[in-house]
Amino acid sequence: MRTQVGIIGAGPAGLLLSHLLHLQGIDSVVLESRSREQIESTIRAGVLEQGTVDLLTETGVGERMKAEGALHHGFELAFEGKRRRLDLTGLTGKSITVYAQHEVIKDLVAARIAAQGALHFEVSDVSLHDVESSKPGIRYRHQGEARELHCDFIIGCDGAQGVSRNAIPEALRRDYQRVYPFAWFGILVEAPPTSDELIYARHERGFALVSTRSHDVQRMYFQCDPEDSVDHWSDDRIWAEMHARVDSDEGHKVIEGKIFRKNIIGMRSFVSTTMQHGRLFLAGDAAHIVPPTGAKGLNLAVSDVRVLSEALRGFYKNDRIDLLDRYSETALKRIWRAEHFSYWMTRMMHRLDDASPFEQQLQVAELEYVTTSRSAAMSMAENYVGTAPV
Ligand code: RFL
Ligand code: PHB
Repeated sequence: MRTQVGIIGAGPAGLLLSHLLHLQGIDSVVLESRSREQIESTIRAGVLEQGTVDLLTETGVGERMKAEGALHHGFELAFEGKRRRLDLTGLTGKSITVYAQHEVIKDLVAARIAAQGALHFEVSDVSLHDVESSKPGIRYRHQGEARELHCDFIIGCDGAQGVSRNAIPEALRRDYQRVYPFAWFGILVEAPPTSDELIYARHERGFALVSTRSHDVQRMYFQCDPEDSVDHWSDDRIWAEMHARVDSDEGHKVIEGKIFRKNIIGMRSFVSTTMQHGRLFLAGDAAHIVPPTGAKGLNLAVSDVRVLSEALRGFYKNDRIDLLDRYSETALKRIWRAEHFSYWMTRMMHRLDDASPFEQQLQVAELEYVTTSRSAAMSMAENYVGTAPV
C-alpha cells in the first residue's frame, strides 16, 4: 500500500492532521492500535481554546461542538475560603469551550469516514523503517496479516506511550522531564453544574477542580497520591474531600450526585527534542506532555498539526522544504510557553509536600496577585485562552 503521509495514532493529533491534509488534497493513511469504540469512549480533556474551536469550525467539523459544547468567558479561583473570578473575555477578548475530547474524536472520525479516508483500527506490531531516506515505510499487522505502508512522510501522533519517538536515534534526542509527586483523582458525576464556570481550588488539603460535561454530567478532580487506588475512595469520602477543598466561606457548595466513573491520572511535564528526524515528524503527546492543570495538552496537539499541515502543503504545492525543516523549532516555541504555564499553574495550585510554610504563603500571595492585579490576571488569562498561533 502507498500513500503520501503515513500517520501513526488516531488521537486528536493524528485525526485532525489527516483531516487538514485531505482538505488540501494530500492523501494520508491513519493506523490506530485501539478499536473505534475505545478511542470514542476514552475520557480525557475538556477545555478547548478559541483557536482550536475556530480551526475545527473553519474546517467543517465544529457543528456538534457549537451545539453541545459550552462557551465559557471566565473561571473561578478558590483559595483561603473565597472565590475570585478570572474574566477571560474581559481581559483577552477570547473565550474557551468545554467539549469532551472523545466528542472531538467522534466528529473527526465521522468526517474521515464520510470522506472515505483510510483509517485502520486495531493494528499491531507497528514499526518504522528508512525514515532517513526519501521513501520511508511503516510495517504493521492488521486483520491477521503483515502489511507495509510506503509513504513520503511518517507522522508519529501515537501519544506518550507510542513507538515513533524511539525511531529517532537517542544520540540525536534530548528529553526534558519533571514527574510530580502527586496525581489527580477524576470522577464523573450525574448532577447539575455546581457553578456556571470551572472552579480551580487551592486548599491546604490539596488541589481540586470542578469542571463540567453537560447540564446533567459533571467532571471533577482532586489531588491524590499517585500510589493511591480508587478502591480506597468511597463516594462519601470523595464528597467530604471535595466539600473541604472547594466550598467557600461565602456559602457556595459543591453539588453532589451519583459518581459513575473514578480514575487516577499521573502528572508529568515532558518535552522530547527534536521533533523531526529525516522524513519522520512527531506531533502532540508523542513529543510533549503537560500536567492537565493548564488544560493545554489537546490544544498543543492541535497547534502542532496546524503548523505541520501548512509545512506539508508547502512541500506538495510549492516544492518548499524550508517549512518542514523549521517545524520542530516553530512548534517548540509554543510548546515551551505552555510547558511553563502548566508547570507554574500546577505549582501554584497543588499541595507540595516539600513546601515549607513560607512557600505555602507564597502560593497564596501569588493567587492574591493574579486575582487583584490586572496585569497579573492578564498574563494568566492570555496563557489560559492560548497564545497566538505561530
Ligand atoms: P493521544 O490522544 O494519546 O492519541 C494517541 C493515539 O495513538 C494510539 N497509539 C498507537 N497507534 C498505533 N500504533 C501504536 N504503536 C500506537 N501507540 C499509541 C493510541 O491508541 C491513541 O489513540 O495523543 P494526541 O493525539 O497527541 O492528543 C493529546 C491529548 O490526548 C492530550 O494532550 C490531552 O488529553 C491532555 N488533556 C487536556 N488537554 C487539553 O488541551 N485540555 C484539557 O482540558 C485537558 N484535560 C488532559 C486533560 C489529559 C488528561 N489525562 C487523562 C492525561 C485531562 C486529563 C485527565
Ligand atoms: C476537564 O474538564 O476534564 C478539565 C478541565 C480543565 C482542566 C483539565 C481538565 O485544566
